[in-house]
Amino acid sequence: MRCNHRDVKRFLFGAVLALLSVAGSRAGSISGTVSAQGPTTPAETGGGGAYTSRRYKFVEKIDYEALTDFVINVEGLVAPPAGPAPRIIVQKDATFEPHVLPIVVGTTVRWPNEDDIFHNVFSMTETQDFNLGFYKKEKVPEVLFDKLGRVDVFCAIHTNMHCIILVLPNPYFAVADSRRHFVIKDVPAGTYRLRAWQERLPPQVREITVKADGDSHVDFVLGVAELPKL
Ligand SMILES: [Cu+2]
Repeated sequence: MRCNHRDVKRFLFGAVLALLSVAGSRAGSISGTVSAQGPTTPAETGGGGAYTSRRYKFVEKIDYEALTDFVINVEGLVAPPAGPAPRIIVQKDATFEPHVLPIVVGTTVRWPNEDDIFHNVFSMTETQDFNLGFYKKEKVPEVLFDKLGRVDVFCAIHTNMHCIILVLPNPYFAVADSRRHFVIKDVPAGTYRLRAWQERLPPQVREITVKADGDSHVDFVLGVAELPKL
């Protein structure tokens, strides 16, 4: 096959593009685990037998083993994608699902009601207050989250309906799975602050270096050790 001058130019142009895309893919992954450690000493947990008394026997303790919705995210590194895909929080059986939703700033969240009863979704969080009114299935309201931070959302009718949206500066985040394992893929190589969060525990931040085309491993233990000392 004969190649003319234009074919050669086209080939070279393609080769340069391929090289550039390889150079641009210098990204690695971050993986690891999160666990939760509650009070362990008798002084912290025992209460001197008071838990058997009538006054305190109904007090429920946090089951640290059962905590869920751990979110791990890379702080800073502002690279929000243009037009991120919309996300959904469903109202079903008078519960918001999921309970915790991390999103990149600029994401729209849809709020379908799959119940046969009314809900009234609202938030009084300062950065993002809204009230979607009473509705069932006749509409699916949307809310654009364009400011960073945590947004607490409630239902004006049902006591236990609460969910949390974490509006994050970049798409490099993950929710730990049921084994409390997480993976954040395609993070540009560099050194970052990595944050682990759970709504009942103090967050923890670690510095981490992401290697190009490699995996960096981090294990977090969240718990009362991180609480301010008296
Ligand atoms: Cu409700």
